[in-house]
Amino acid sequence: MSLTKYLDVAPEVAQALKDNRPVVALESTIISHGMPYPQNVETALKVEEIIRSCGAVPATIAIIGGRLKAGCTHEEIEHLGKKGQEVTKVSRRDLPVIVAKGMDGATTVTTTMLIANLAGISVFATGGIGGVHRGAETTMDISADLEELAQTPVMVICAGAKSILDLGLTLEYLETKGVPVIGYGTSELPAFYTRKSGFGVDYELDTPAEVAAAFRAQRELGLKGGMLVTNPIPEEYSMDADVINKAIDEAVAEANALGIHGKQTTPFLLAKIKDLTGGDSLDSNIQLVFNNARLASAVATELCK
Ligand code: PSU
Ligand code: MN
Repeated sequence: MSLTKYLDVAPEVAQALKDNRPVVALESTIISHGMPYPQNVETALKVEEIIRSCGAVPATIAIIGGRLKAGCTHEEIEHLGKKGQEVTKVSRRDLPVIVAKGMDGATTVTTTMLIANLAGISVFATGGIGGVHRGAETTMDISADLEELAQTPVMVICAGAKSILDLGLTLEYLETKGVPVIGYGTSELPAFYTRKSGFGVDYELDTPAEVAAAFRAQRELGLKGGMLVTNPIPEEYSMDADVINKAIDEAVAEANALGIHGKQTTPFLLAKIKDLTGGDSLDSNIQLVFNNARLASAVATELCK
């Protein structure tokens, strides 16, 4: 396949990759569907700034006019943030039609990994990933993010997963698919808003160099698939477990009562939780993304050595 036919790598990103300098990919569904305007745009721009201050080059990934963008301009980020949920949330199955129609799309963890890999970017920072939803034994609602982790060689650095998901089943699924789950400085899977979930991770690694070494070994062994690095939210920004779990339970109950399903489920729950916690969850969400961007920059730097 001719990559340039569909892919635009921003000049700065292309130059950094050519020079073997660190690049960190960022997703755009977190901008359009994960946070409200204008905090979404402010966060997206700030996270790019943080990556630069750590000596790496940010590449916000999205689809603009049917083009796969590895690196968005500030105007493109503003556009995605302002349009919000009007922009199509694009998972793997949506990609062909969105590209063929020349539409805009916000990339999920799935499509951000896919495009990062096409562009030659190995490290991707975000907030949380999709996973096995509660009740998946009847709904079969399992995020395509898990399948992408199983097949695309990109490291995803996140703050664990929210308990809108069934965290135990999510870990089981990742094990089946052969995806290493790393705890950064922790032996426990972080639960996004809180540092602990009660579930153990496969391995605790404590430095960016150790994480980079594991990823390098995965490549050199010829193993397909990515790696999930879970980085706990900094203590000072973590939420009270009872408060957040109550909000999550309420949000899940409301989603069920309203019959919300399919790709609407995750955005619905995220917005509801934000409303129920009076915006506290948004502050935590923003801070954990910054924290993940810092770690991703450090790991990407190690991978360039
Ligand atoms: N979880 C979050 N914040 C997010 C998402 C998930 O805490 O913004 C977004 C990501 O883009 C993720 C997507 O890839 O939702 C998963 O959607 P679904 O569950 O429909 O696969
Ligand atoms: Mn789903």
